[in-house]
Amino acid sequence: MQNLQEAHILQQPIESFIISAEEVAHVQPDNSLEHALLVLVKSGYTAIPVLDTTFKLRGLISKAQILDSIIGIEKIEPDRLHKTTVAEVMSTTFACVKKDAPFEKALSYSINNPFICVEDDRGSFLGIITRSKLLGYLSGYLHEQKKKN
Ligand code: 4BW
Repeated sequence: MQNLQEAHILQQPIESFIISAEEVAHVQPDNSLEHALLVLVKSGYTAIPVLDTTFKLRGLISKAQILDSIIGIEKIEPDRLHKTTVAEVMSTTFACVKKDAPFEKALSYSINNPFICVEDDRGSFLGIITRSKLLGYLSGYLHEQKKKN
């Protein structure tokens, strides 16, 4: 099998793997948790990006974070869903790359992150790259290499 470094697959730009911003379910920092939970449940995703009104990435919000935030001492407190904003609960550490980052970098981030956010040089959100797209491509590539040898 050809050496992965020689084939330059690891240096390939990730641009072609981006799911564009228009197709990515997202919420805004000042949305209520109730709104975020509706978007998460209706979209079917576990976690989604939080973007401000200028399309800058501010964080990620997940179903687990929302559920955790409404659990009181001994009971679930659903009132908190409309009293709390996304900004109060979201995580502000996330994996993010520029669109010209190499495949290798995205693949390495995807070990611990189901999706990676992509920004342009001015920090505007361009979309996401999912772990499944990266692994699907890598699997296809390795299969082709195996057939050639
Ligand atoms: O609605 C779905 N449609 C499809 N085609 N597949 C789905 C859907 N929901 C889940 N899946 C599958 C995907 O294989 O389950 C995996 C885990 O989903 P997640 O994490 O836990 O919600 C999905 O794997 P993936 O495509 O590699 O996506 C990884 C993560 O990226 C998802 C979700 O957090 C995020 N994501 C993917 N597409 C998104 C998105 N977030 C917002 N908008 C999108 N369009």
